Amino acid sequence: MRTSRTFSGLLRAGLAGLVAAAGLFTAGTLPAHAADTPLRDLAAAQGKVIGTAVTGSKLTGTYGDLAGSQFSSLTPGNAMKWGTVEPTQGTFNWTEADQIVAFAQAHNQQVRGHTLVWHSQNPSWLTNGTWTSAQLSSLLQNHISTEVGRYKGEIAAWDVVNEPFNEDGTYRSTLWYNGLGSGYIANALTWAHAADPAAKLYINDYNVEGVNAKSDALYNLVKSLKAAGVPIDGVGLQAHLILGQVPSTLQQNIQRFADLGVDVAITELDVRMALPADSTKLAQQKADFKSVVAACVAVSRCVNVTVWGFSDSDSWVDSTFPGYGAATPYDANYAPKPAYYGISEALGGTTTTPPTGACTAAYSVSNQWTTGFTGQVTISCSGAALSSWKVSWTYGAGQQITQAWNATCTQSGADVSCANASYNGTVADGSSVTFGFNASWSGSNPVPSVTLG
Ligand code: G2I
Repeated sequence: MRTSRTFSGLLRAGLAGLVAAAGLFTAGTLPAHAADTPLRDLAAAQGKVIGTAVTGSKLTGTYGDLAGSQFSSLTPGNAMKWGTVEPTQGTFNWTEADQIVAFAQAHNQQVRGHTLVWHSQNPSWLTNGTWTSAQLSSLLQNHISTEVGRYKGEIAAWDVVNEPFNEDGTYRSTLWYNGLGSGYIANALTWAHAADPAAKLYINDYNVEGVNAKSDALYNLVKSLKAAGVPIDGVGLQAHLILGQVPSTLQQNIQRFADLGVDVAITELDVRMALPADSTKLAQQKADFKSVVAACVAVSRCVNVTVWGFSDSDSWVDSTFPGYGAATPYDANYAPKPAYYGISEALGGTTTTPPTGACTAAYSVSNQWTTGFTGQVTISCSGAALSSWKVSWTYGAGQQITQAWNATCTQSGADVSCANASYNGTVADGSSVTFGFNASWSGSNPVPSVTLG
C-alpha cells in the first residue's frame, strides 16, 4: 500500500503526517482544461496553423508551457521591430528575436516575422534623421536585407509592410510613403524576397477584416502587385476586434483575397470588452473568436490564425484602451476562458468543459529553480459556483509536493489531491480562488492535467 503525505497551510508546512491514500480521491465531475486537445493539434487536423504573439523574456513557466504546447506559430510581439533590433544606427540587438526563434524551433513551431517596414516603433536615429530619398531607400534596403538575411530559412512568413493605409483607403502619411512614394511597398517586398526566397511575404493591416474602403485599397494594391510580378504571398488581417463586432463580411473578404492568388492570415486576433468581464460578455467573446476562426477554416488559403497575446496578463489592450481588456483566450491566471473553447470548437474540437456555467481549475508554475518549483492552481467559476472543492492530478515525472498553502494537499505516489481550506471553499460566480504549493522536480517538470471534482 502506498502512503501519502499531507501538507496543509504555511503553518503546518513541514509537519507532514502520513495518512492512508485510500478514499482520498474522488472522481472528478468537471474535467479541466489541460485534458482538452491542444489547439495546435486541432489546427493541424484542419490544415491550419494557430499562433500567438509572444514576449521572449516570458517564455518560461506556465507562459512557456502554454505557448509551446497550444500554438504552432509564434510572432515576436516587439522583438523584431526596427527600434528593437537597431536602437542605435549600426548597433544590433537580436537577443530577444533569437530567443523566440530558438524556442519556436525547439517546439516545432513556425515563426511569423513582424515587422520590417512600419511607421511606428522605429529607432529615433531613423525618425529624427534628415534623409534624401536615396538615403532612405538605401537604409530600408539594408534593414530588410540584414534582418531577413539573418533569419533566412527560419521564418515562415514576414509581415514585410505593416499598416500602410488610412481608413479611407488612401496611403498613410509615413516616413516611407512621404520619402519614397508608394513604390516603397514593391521595393520592400522585392528586397525581402532576395534575402530569403522561401519566406512568404505579407502586407499586414488592421480594420481590413471586412469589406470596406480600407480593405478595398489593400485588395487593389495586392492585385496590382501580383500583376506587376512583385513577390507578394499573403495578406495579414490583424483583427483587433471589439466585442460583438466581427464584420459580417469577414469570410467573403478572406475569400476575395484568396481568389487573387495570395494566402491570408489572421495575424493579431483579440476581442476587447468593457471591463469588468462577466459571463454574458465572455459568452459573446467565445462566439466572436469562434466565428473568426471558423471563417479562416472555411477558406483553404487562410493558413494561420494568430492571437495577439494568449493571456489577459499579456495584452496591449488594457494600457491602450483604458477601461477595456480581457481580450485574449486565457485569463490572467492562465485559465482558459470561453473564448479558448470558441477557438477549439471552430477547429473541430469537442469541448469537454462546458464553456459557460462551469467552474474550472488551471495549474501553473510561477517560479522554478534547479531542484524545486512553486506552482498554483486557480479555480474559476463563471455562471456557476462552488461551496467546496477538490483538485487532483497525477505527476508524470516524479515531482513531489513539499508544502502547500490555502489548501490541504496529499500526495500518494504520483497522485496529488488538494481540498479547500476551511476559509476558501466558496467560489462565487465570476470569481476565483487560488492555492499554492512548493514541490521538487528533476529532469523535467511537465504540467499535469488537473481534475476539479
Ligand atoms: O498596437 C497593437 C499592434 C497593432 N499592430 C501591429 C503590432 O505590432 C502592434 O503591437 C503592439 C505591441 O503589442 C505592443 O507591445 O505594438 C505596440 C506599439 O505600437 C507595442 O507597445 C509597446 C509600447 O508602446 C512601448 O511603450 C513598450 O516599450 O510595447 C513596448 C514593449 O513592451
